[in-house]
Amino acid sequence: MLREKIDSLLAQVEALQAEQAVEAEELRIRFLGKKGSITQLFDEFKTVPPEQKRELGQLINDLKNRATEKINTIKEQAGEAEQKQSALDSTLPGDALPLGAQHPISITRSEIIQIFSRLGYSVLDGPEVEDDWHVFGALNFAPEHPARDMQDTFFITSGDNPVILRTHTSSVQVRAMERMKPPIRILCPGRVFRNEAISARAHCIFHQVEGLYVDENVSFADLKQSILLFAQEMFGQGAQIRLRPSYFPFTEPSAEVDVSCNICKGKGCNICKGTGWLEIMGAGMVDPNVLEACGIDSAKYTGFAFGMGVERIAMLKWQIKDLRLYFENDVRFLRQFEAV
Ligand code: 2U9
Repeated sequence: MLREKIDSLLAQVEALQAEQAVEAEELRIRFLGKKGSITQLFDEFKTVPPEQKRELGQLINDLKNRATEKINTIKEQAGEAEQKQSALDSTLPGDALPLGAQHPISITRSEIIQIFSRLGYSVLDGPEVEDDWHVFGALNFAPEHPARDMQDTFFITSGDNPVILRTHTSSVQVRAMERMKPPIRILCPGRVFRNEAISARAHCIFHQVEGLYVDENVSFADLKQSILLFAQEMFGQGAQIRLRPSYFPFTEPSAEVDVSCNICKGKGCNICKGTGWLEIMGAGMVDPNVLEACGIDSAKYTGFAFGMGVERIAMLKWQIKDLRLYFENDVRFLRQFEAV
């Protein structure tokens, strides 16, 4: 009986565990305290027949020594762990995490949006996967226009009513005009897709910001003044603009807009190839056919629109020479914009 109790207590002692010093002290009381289960064995030992006393006495003493040793070790270990923990000063400032940087395309897009928001434009988003009507049809592209070709546009499905990737964000303005009434003053930033070979000067994915203003009596003079204000905010108060006649299916008249070179201040350098001017965007008065296709009365309303490539504006701002840098995510390139 006593022998079994000793064996069972020895097994319990060997299995003891504690993580804190207070828990170890509780174990000591439970096994070795005045009323502890090992201490009580000594009372029971008094009733053991004399011929067994020597053997059982030895076993009880061994058990007591093993329990004392085990509990002391547990206490020491728990104490050390607690000391280590209290050496942590939770009031110290944490380790500084390395800061990321905004991508130059994001910085430039935000700056463009900020400038036009001050002129009352609101930002509008739309689908990147589109149909022919919103990308080409409503924008006065002729049925056989080359932009509709697979060489220029990414097709997701073919057939009579193909699903395509938008080649410009003008599709967002078409959708807006279909559901809104003038006055409309919107800015449409977003990714666009063109089936082009990738090089330093072209990419199959790039970012545009397009703007549209439709109301009664909107004139070409309004367009010129809005773009001048944008150019001065973006490239400095001394910036000048010039408009060269151009052609787009969706605007008439149309123009290509240049800004005076901010490197040589118009004198001519290798950035502006000696001309003193840098092309920044296209613009024009919205073609009446486009207004009508979107359900807007072209006899009552006129509008102007403009479009620019964000990559190009960022290239001019920071003299970035290769478009591919924007997509490579090389931290040596991205880190240069940390403080912007
Ligand atoms: C509607 C009507 C007209 C948006 C415009 C341009 C001129 C233009 C290019 C600049 C460089 C595209 O990124 S780029 O390759 N854009 O030249 N975009 S006018 O005209 C619109 C838009 C929507 C309903």
